[in-house]
Amino acid sequence: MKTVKLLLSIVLLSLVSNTFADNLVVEDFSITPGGTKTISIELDNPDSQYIMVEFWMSLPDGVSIPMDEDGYYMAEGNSSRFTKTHSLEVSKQGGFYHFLIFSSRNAAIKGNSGELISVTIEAAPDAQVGTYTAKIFNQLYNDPNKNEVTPDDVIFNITIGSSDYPMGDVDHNGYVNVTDVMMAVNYFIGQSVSGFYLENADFDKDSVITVSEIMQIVNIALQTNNANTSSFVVRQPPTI
Ligand SMILES: [Ca+2]
Ligand SMILES: [Ca+2]
Repeated sequence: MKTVKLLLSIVLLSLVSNTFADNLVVEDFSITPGGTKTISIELDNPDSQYIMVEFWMSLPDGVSIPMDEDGYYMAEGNSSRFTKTHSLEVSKQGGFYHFLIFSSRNAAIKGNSGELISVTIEAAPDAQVGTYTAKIFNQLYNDPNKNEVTPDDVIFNITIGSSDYPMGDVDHNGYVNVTDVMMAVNYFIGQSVSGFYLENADFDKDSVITVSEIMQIVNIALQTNNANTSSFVVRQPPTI
């Protein structure tokens, strides 16, 4: 019981000492060159309700928000936060994306946490592999009394390339060896291969595996076995 009480008071204390500040939340994510990813922009607003949220976003070189066929940037409001009177406008100015969420009837965004909008992110096929920072800045929110709130900038990381598994590691066990080659060959000849990650074999991102891509995996596996010359290994296999 004593421990429970102690834990409870620690939790309560940490709640009291936390200064809540309404802001957007974006998780770090990774994206492969030539790939797309849909990300969540969450609004955590325990302090207040907002009728308007405006912000700017900067993305690293080679990363962008694609347009749909009608010429709209691919971003969507979450219906569990938006009322029918809310709309989302996304535009691009001076290399930055401008987001504006507002209500035609001054209605508040619903709820106090969770996804506000989802945004499709695209990496160019020639995007440079690495981890880069992206930023949400110049934020401005309006509460129902038209009071203005200017939350801090939000920084998040975008990793271009497969940060967890090297190219050729089609079974996602952390290294490239003959098993990966065999799996890629089996996939190539049309067998169903369980636990096969196409993206780690599909070097040119056309969703098809070719003989030349299998040869690239063979080359990586050979280099991996010669640890001194390898630059592809993330983790070495355990030596027994
Ligand atoms: Ca592997
Ligand atoms: Ca391919």
